[in-house]
Amino acid sequence: MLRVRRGDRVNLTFDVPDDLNVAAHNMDFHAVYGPGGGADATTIAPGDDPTQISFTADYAGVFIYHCAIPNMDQHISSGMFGSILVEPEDGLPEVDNEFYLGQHEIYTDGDLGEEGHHGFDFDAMLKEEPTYVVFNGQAYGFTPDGGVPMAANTGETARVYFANGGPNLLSSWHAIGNVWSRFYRDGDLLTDPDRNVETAPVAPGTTAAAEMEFPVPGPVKIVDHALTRAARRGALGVVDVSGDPTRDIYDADP
Ligand SMILES: [Cu+2]
Repeated sequence: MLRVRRGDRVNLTFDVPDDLNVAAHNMDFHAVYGPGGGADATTIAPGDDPTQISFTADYAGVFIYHCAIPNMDQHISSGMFGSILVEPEDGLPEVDNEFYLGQHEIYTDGDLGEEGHHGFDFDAMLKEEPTYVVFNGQAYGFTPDGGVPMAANTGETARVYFANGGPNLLSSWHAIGNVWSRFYRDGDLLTDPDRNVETAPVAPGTTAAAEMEFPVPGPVKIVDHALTRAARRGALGVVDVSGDPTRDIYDADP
């Protein structure tokens, strides 16, 4: 996730290592006024030198960026997307922890759970039937088993930035055992946030941001509440909350 403040001048160099540069790529920043959100001027083909754009971050919010060449759906499904946060001039409310998750679908010619390399499956993508739906490129990566834990302590707060790369599926974004106490729909940071939202739609090609409190220890599971994706295809991450039991809020053994 890129992080700038409204009014910042951003000078961006876009390069692809020679050994990976086997197709054209570019970047469409939804935070940029300009042709293709910068895609036209950043397009780079195999053998090309790095491209550059310079833009002023003129409107605040949380936005997505993604590769936008003609095979953009395949490229996004290969992970070519992310988020750019344009903070308002006065910044954002202070929180103790910040996390970023980017959801997307992976369409493969292998079966769910099958070991080894899978090739890309255009037919599966055409039918919008992914093998995996993941956060930050890995099924169940942000879990105790996945090796990239998220952690917080009781009494702390967190803001989660969430981008749905898609390319095709709407996410039903939910925190199990918690609530989005302040929910910034579609990454709109200027309107007062919605309060105590349980599950919220995040369309492909947009973001959300949300704040949580952690009054109680234990895991908070962040999922796509289209639950087959969470239970079987990888769209689940865990914030492990440490601290002493706060029995006035929740008592598992009264
Ligand atoms: Cu690309």
